Amino acid sequence: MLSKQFIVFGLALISVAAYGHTRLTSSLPADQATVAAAPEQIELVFSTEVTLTALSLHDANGTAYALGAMPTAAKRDFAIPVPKLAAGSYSVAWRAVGADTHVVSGEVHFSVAAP
Ligand SMILES: [Cu+2]
Repeated sequence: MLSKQFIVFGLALISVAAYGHTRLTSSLPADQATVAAAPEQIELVFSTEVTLTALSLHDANGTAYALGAMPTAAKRDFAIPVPKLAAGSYSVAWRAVGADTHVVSGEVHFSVAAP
């Protein structure tokens, strides 16, 4: 017979599964930031180890910028070199698989100020 404590414990586990998945905790440039100098790399920091499965960089016109090879190792911190960026607005779209196998994705928007 299931004890009341066992049921409560089970519900707690379901809560962790629902709310505990991986998220992007910070980035450089930060989301919505305007930076004075064009970044040489984009850093993404996640709450758990992830495997990056997609990454792209676009400017405000939708033009895609080539990025280097996608890191294959599961990590929490990624530093992705980017080509020289002119002043303007950019978005970084990422997709990753977290340790719990859930797919997570998001975008980081930043601007490079005119000199
Ligand atoms: Cu999850």
